Amino acid sequence: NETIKSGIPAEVPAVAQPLAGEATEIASNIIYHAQYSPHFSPFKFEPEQAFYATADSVRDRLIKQWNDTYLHYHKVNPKQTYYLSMEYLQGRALTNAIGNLDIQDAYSDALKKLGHELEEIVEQEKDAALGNGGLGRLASCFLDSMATLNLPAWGYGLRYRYGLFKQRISKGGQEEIAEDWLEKFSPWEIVRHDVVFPIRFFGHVEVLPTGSRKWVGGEVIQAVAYDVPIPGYKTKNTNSLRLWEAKACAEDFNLFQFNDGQYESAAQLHARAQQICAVLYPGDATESGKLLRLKQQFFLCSASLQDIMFRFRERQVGKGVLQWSEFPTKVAVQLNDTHPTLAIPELMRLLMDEEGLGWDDAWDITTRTIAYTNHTVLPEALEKWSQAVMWKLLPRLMEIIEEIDKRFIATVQSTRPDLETKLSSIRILDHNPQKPVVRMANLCVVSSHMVNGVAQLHSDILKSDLFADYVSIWPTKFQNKTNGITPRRWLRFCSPELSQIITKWLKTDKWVTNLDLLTKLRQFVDNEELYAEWESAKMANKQRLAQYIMQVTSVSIDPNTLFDIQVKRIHEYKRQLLNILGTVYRYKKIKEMSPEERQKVTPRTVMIGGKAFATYANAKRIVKLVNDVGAVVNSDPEVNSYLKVVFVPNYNVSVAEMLIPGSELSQHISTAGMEASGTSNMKFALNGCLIIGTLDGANVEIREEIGEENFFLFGARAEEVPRLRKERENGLFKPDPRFEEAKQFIRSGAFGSYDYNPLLESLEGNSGYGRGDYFLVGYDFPSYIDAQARVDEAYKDRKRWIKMSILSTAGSGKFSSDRTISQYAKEIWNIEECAVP
Ligand code: B1N
Repeated sequence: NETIKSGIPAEVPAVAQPLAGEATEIASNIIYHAQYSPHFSPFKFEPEQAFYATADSVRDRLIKQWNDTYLHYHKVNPKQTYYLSMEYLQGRALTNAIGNLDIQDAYSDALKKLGHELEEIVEQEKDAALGNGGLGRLASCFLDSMATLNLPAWGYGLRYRYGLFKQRISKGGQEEIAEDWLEKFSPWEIVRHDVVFPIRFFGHVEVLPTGSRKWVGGEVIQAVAYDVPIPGYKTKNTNSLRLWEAKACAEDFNLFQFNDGQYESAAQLHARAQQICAVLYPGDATESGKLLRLKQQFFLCSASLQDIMFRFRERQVGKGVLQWSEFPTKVAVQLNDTHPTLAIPELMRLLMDEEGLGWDDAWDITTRTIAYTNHTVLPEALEKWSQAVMWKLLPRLMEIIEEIDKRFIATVQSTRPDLETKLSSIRILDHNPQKPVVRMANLCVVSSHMVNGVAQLHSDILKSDLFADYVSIWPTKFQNKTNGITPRRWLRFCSPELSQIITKWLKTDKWVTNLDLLTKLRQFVDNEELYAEWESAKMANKQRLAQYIMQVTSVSIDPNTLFDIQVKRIHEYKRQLLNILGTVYRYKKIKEMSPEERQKVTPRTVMIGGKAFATYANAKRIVKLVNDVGAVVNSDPEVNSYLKVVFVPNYNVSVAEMLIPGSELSQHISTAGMEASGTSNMKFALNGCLIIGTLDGANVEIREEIGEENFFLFGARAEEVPRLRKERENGLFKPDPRFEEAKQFIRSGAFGSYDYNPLLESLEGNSGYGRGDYFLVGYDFPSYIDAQARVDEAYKDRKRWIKMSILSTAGSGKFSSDRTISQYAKEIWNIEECAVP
């Protein structure tokens, strides 16, 4: 084994012969891949090579199941769901794959035989970070549940070369670094040279002699499929995440120009093709950035629909019954927010211009096929595309959108004269002369058979506010589907210690696929033995987390302190500022205490992590402030045994898998009504972490499930927010002196000379852009401080805290994405399980 790891063996490393047992067989297979997969020198078997060889060996199994699954679906021909999303935050795949395939022990033993530890090998993998945050991670949890539930359901997305940037913290705050997750290669994708579709951009519309219309000219780029197998947990079903990559044709390479020395222009279309999938979310501050994002969206929609229609045709023709009217009985398309809205006019175009259907038939098929999920009510996140840009890039789609708008208006006018005054706001096209735009959410609502929000409160707000007028037209179109998370990645695999205890006490591991079974933990809630085991599992996870924090920040944190965590994208509405202002206040109070008084303080470690969008100035200032507060607090010998403040750099899926199991308190403190759902709140609760939070998003339902006595609630309610903002505008708001004190302390220079004024000023004044405390940090501050004091008290009573922790886990069953996906399957998609025998 030593020779494999470090030496240069001339022959296949020795694995005990003859083959005995699964682990030995796996070890040989890994060695086979190390020697015959042409990515590295066959003479090296360090952790990196061992990772790729292990992944290749797991992939062999996945491919087998994935082929069997495709053939089975093809034979049965059930109705199938296609989830269209511009984002997937898959994270690492190795632990998940061997866990779902239920071969963890065998792989662990096999690697031991080869001189490696599985835990070390899985750390070699780069995260697949093809998403920004909750919306992308939700899509990935959904894929896991669809496969686990044996549902014929696929994901479609884009194969970005540079996913989410890597965050580095320097003197100036956050720096963004491009991260090439495909630098070496991804062992999890299968390129499909046989699955290629043409995608057109620009050009114009021609009227054929038959009167039908056709989009011609412009540039045509090829979409090539890369399939990522998605295994279900302990099931044969292995679905696909199909990611499209853009490529130009060989003929588009201009040999004449190249031989003439014009190298760049010879390869112009190749370069343009490469741009399409180069980066996740190209900055949209410039016109070219906006155009590129629109190209990406259309690229995803057109490629996916051509593929879906190809498969439908193939399966129907096989049965000798090609009837496009049957399409909605075989296909459900779910739009993950408005980003893939162009699937609507593209499906209309393909049905009419390519398949020869008339408008009414095409419209009927389209609306019965498409459903739309809304993920936000923030006005700045509601997509609006310039009509001029759309006419230029997608002329035929724009004709179709115009026609949808025209027909919608006509219907409303003839059936609902009472909505005449609302027409300009509910129609799809906004002809405002400053900048005519297409409102994508309106197009989605008008063209989908179902529209859903992602938590009860959010869905209620959609109905009463954003989409209220549509509800009066289509009262049954609007639904709620409260988000969920996969219990495999977010408990079973990320906290084996806690999982083992749960399995022991429930006397079954069935909770992994039936998370409601966790309620049975409630019967042991006063059992001292369970307490002790629970506490020691949490402690082991805290120690692992402390080591990690030391490794990435060089800050030493004490696992005996309360681990208080807020990790999510940095955004003013999520109110990391409230957290850090509260922490600054805590620091100042401890500093003012006598040594005797300090003895009574509950020692805490506050960890904050998250990425700020590269051009979001205030979000970046928040990152800087947290880092600066940490530097001062952690080096203050009077305080640092009672309080530490850590900014956790480069928050991503695999960092979350480390943080969440080690957390005891987590903060979900957005202004009520602003966070559509949140999903990390569910992950923390599932891991026995208590929540301090507002009545926002899914917090409301989590609190209902785990019991109000186990949730640290504070802050204004959603329905109060508009009135509180009004009052503030009218100068009626009196800030709490503690809030003023915290801000003043920062202004005094206690945390350095960086100019925090723009940040602090956003919390002041009564109104105005970037002022007036739109997110009500000042209003909620006193009740937040009070809630934190209740946390400190509760933590002093260890038994009470552990009991609350167990009850958090016990009440988290509802938040399995298996429940969410079953509801989508029944109530929106009308699909059924199709288990591979
Ligand atoms: O979607 C998550 C929710 O849990 C979160 O509350 C919600 O904020 C998040 C534009 C978005 N909403 N909107 C986005 C993402 C990318 C983009 O370019 C908007 N993300 C959410 C899952 O439902």
